[in-house]
Amino acid sequence: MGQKASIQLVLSLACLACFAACGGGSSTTPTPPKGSTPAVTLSSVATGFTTPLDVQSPGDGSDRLFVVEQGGKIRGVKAGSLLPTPFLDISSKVTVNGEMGLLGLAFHPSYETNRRFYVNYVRGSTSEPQTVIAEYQALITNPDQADPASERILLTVNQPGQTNHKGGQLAFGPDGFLYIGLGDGGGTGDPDGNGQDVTTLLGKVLRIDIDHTSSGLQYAIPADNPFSAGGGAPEIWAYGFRNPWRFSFDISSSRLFLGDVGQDQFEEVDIVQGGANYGWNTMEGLHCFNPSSGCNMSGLTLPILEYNHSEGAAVIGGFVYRGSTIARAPCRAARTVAEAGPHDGRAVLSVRPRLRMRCRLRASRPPP
Ligand SMILES: [Ca+2]
Repeated sequence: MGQKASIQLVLSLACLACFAACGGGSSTTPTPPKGSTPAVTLSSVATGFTTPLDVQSPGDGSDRLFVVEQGGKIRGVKAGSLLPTPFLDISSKVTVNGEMGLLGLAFHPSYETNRRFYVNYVRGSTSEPQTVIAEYQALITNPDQADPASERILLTVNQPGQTNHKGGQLAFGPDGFLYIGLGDGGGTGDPDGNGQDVTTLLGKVLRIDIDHTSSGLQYAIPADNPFSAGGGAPEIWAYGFRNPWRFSFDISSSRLFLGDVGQDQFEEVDIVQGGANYGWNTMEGLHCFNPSSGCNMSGLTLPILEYNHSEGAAVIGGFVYRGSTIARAPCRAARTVAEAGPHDGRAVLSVRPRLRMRCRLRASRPPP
């Protein structure tokens, strides 16, 4: 990121690294060859963006999409056209450098009635950056325009003086709480050990209640957060992440699927559960990282999927897909493989760069 370029937003932008849990059942049609390219096509929705990195729907029936630009603007798309005036422009507040900038957007589950939405951005100097989680509100007189003066800063997190691993995702869970992904702060190998340090918010997925407040806070701590009663920072939901850049909730199962970007070798997908430790920087994917062999894996939750850099670059998130249009053929292939050897009956579909589809079996671990 960082280069200014006008690029096309495509319908399947968010599916570039999508994945799905696939069920069982028997196949009645021929199995496609392993690694074959399925019939996935891309359709242009709108053009004219500068470094777009997130797209969200307000869920208010308005048939609008909102695209986040790293430089600090949120752009509205209505009926296939980019609206001329940004929905929100906080460019003057945002520090853009490397992986820093305006990074995430989430609309309140009751956005249609309360017009509130939430952003994740980085501000401050490059040597002393700070993550900001803030609430804004759209104008009641113009739904295509947010009120820049409505900012309510919920949470700030001081960051190390590196330009990478700032996380960025915001998403509301089915429980109505706001989930926030924060990276380890940057550098190589998590030099400050933030992933395993439960006293810092870096290298974590956080979970806060933005509809209520606890004493001294602009939000409340959900009572069932793992450290709500002590032992760690109460905002933490899960820990041991390197850079949880994007995640999403499976609507059907309510499970949180997360892509954690790897160091130099292995990318991973996790199903995130409260209080669990996802391993960084003790492990990278399914492999010891520090130390490089013989690491202590006790108490760590391993990914449901990993791939190495000979197969693809950074994992950039995705969504669980339960339809049949693109999943059927690859999952049939997976079932065919499953029938050939020991397995737990589950498969994960991933769409990699260049849209190569492959199914992998979770052969060694029981379903969560
Ligand atoms: Ca991990």
